[in-house]
Amino acid sequence: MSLIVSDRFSLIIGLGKTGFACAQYLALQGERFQVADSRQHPPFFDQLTLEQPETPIHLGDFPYDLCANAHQIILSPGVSMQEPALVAAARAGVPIRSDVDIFAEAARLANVPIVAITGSNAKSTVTSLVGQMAKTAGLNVAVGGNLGEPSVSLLADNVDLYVMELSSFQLESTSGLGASVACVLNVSPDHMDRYDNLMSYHQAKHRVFQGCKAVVINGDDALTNPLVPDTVTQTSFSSGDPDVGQFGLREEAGTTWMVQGLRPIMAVNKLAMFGRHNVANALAALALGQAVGLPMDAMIKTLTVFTGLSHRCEWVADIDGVAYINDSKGTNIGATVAALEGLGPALTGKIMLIAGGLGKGTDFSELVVPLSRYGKQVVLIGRDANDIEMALVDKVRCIHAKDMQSAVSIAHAQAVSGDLVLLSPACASFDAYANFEARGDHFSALVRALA
Ligand code: UMA
Ligand code: ADP
Repeated sequence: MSLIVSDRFSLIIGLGKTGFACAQYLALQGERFQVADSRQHPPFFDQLTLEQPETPIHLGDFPYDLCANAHQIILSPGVSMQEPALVAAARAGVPIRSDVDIFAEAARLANVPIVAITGSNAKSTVTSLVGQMAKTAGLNVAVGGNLGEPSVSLLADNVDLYVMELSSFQLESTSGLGASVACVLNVSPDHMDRYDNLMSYHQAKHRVFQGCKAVVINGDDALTNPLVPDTVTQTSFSSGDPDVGQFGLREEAGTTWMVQGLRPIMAVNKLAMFGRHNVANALAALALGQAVGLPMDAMIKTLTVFTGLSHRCEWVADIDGVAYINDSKGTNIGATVAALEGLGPALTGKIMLIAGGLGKGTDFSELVVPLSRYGKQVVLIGRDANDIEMALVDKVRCIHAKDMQSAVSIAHAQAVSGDLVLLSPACASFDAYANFEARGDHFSALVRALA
């Protein structure tokens, strides 16, 4: 009897949450693999060496030979496929896959449907909402992806439905998703430090549609329209009066209703979330839920209680008639525009916007129109404050603050009853905080201290 020993191994690139989850998953499958991370101290180094002392881990520059000799590379989202060693490996014919690809293959084998959600903004909100709707409907639903729990960690027996938030980074190296329903919620510039232009970011997002059975389209954003065959069911959501079978809004006797075609679903004022952008999110969730057969009554019930996620247009306090809202997750221009346009129309006063941080190469001039309409002043913080000021100069009043504490003091001193102080930075937080949550918590604590 001869024993065939294979030297085939998978190479996991990155030892963050994703890489560690993949190492656990491959170990369970009994597969051979190695791990590489360009950092000297990757976050899960200690856990992996403790759990799997035999797994080879390579730190520092990705070795060309190792990449080229792997039978497949499983790439963490934080690493670009343009890394030279990966480009060389791809040229040599090594498949580069994501954790999402591996997850989707397993979900397909188990015959469990996937709801796949991407977009520049609102992914976490809509993913959580659809997950909650499925739970209310009594399904055993697993929710994750970019939202926090890596997709391979969600794989389990007895799951009825996967609801996945997917980032452009994860989708870049995902080829066989095959979702039951897929959606790009909206497209606006983000991560322009990783992509050459909006087109390549857009192309990465649209990989979510590969092999899908149904799509949900944002009728107000042409960039969300996929190129899919006619056999794929298409449903749209929009802020207008919709066609038959599509989701939209209709005015009736002074009340705005969410409707599907002619059928009223619920009055917008019954939604537990606030802001016009969240009405779009509710419609998107209804369309996605319907595509995988969730009952309408469970979806409506969820919409009346789901108040949204922390740090996304989250109410903090009312002080002397001034509302304070934490939208620290507004880390790109589309989110901040949505917050201004979503909250502005209902105000008797104006918005004092606190913005700034790491700009990720964004052109901030899109802020001019909503700020001219709803803004009073912009209080600028963070490393790329000057880039924002340059885009707004002569059009919107700006003032620089040395940090969040002074930004909150300035906003507090200048806001009058009816105004809104909004932290929606249009920037990432990493210049001054560990993450957007820490930035939002700091803002909220400073505001509460004023009360
Ligand atoms: N890194 C290196 N060298 C490496 C590997 C990573 O320098 O060899 C750096 C990356 O450039 C990045 C950081 O390490 O700055 C983390 O990268 P990672 O791929 O190890 O990240 P994970 O810990 O696996 O977390 C990832 C997602 N992170 C990113 O896409 C950067 C998490 O999304 C996601 O929740 C997690 O997988 C589980 O799916 C975070 C995120 O910021 C929240 N996402 C971006 C966004 O929402 O805008 C896309
Ligand atoms: P993501 O996971 O895509 O970052 P989140 O639900 O965490 O999405 O929200 C991110 C930001 O986008 C928040 O600032 C939120 O207020 C804003 N936002 C929410 N809904 C929308 C929408 N429909 N269009 C644009 N921005 C939105």
